[in-house]
Amino acid sequence: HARKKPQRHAKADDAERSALLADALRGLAAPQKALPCKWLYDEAGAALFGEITRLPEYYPTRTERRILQDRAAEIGTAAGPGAAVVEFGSGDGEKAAILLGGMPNPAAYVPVDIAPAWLDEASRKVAAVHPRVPVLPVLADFSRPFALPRALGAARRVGFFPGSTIGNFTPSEASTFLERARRTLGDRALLVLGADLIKDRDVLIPAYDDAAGITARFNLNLLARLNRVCGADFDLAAFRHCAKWNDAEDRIEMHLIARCSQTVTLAGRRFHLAAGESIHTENSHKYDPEKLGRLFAASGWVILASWTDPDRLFSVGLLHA
Ligand code: AVI
Repeated sequence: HARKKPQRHAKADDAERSALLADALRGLAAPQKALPCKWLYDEAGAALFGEITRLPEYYPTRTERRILQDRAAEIGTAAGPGAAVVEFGSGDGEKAAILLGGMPNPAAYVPVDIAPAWLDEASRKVAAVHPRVPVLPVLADFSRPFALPRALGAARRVGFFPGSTIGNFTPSEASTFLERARRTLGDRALLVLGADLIKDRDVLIPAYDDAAGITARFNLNLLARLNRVCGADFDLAAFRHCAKWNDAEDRIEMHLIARCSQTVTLAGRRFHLAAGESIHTENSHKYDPEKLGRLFAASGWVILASWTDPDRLFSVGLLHA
């Protein structure tokens, strides 16, 4: 037994290394260099993201939390007794605990996440607040097809997709995800979804380029991960963090900009960056209610209710299949 564990970790590490390497080799060879944003979340990245959610400039987390606190009872009434909450990307379990607090006698909490550490944290947090709710974690990439635990039986499923994580998908990926989520959750399903709204750049930009420099560290950590996991030789000091608003696509983009002309080596391949050239590391799409409505309709969801905060920063939708 004691021997098997390190081996399992070694396998997971190998799988992580080869997937990251393949994405990086492809992304760095593209005319606009890019790295998929899912790689931002190793242990250090997840901890930095946790810090981001507590920054004064980063309004989404606290705004959504407040909306959920205000609406949890309404959502619980719509769900009825004995429903199961399925969270896509478990986060730290805090928002799920709020949602479950409004639900009459929930059947289960099912966090779905690719990272075992996050599943554990969400499970522990929810179990501490709601000790009578069974927790049935699913280790899976929620952006791909996965099966729900059979133990859920015929319980009504309430999908939960908070944080505006939907915004990190392109609109077409978002639509594919929502359609698949509808099939996974099944008949009578509900979906509680948080989406960040289009707003003034003076609010948006600082949320992704904070004064304390935490988002910059979060972004640069992606290069540190490539160095650590894939043996790349990125000089972190030779890059700077940049957050910019793309008006045509309604999104914040994060980039890492080369401070000087340089060559980076990864798995024996050399990649040249001109001074000022960027590596695109994340999209965070912002929505307006009309665009959200079209996205939901295209993926087969019907809006039961949608709520926002007094400053119209963030929106939480309650949808049914
Ligand atoms: C996880 N996701 C919804 C965050 C966002 O706002 O797009 C990730 C993030 N990137 C920079 N700051 C936060």
